[in-house]
Amino acid sequence: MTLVYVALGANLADPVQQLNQAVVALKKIAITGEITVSSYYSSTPMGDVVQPDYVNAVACFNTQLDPIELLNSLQEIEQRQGRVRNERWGPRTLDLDLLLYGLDTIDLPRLRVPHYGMKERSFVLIPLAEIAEDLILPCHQALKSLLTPEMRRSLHKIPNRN
Ligand code: ROI
Repeated sequence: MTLVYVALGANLADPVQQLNQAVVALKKIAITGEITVSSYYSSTPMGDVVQPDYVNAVACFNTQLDPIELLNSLQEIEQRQGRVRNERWGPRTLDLDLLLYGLDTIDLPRLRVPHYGMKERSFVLIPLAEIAEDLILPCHQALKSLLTPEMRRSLHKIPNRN
């Protein structure tokens, strides 16, 4: 059994509803259906593509799936919710990124864990810190040491039900 952290992001087709639906799906792959989910945050898009604001969150749960099985399950959920893999850094109905798989470091063609961009992304770090304040990353860095005041200012919490 491994404790994993997954980032959720959406900016199309009722993003709050996309995240609500993804949380229901994640519960089905979590041991005993228990999962911890951060608040939902509105965040401006990172990257040069002009697109709607994102809704972001982070979920944490224990799983018996190995990393590739988990990746397959996450991609299946994305596809069920209408994700089309087209424009790089373009808008999406649902993005589920495996951030952390216990303390493992994974470097496979399909999967890099910890997630390559997580240390710079406020929309990952702020919700992650909300549910795992004292987290130490596999590289031994404290999550808290990565958070800056600008990051905190760049996101705001939104209601998670509509
Ligand atoms: N920007 C924000 N704010 N949130 C995301 O989830 C997100 N996801 C992406 C890119 C396009 C990089 N930008 C994002 O994939």
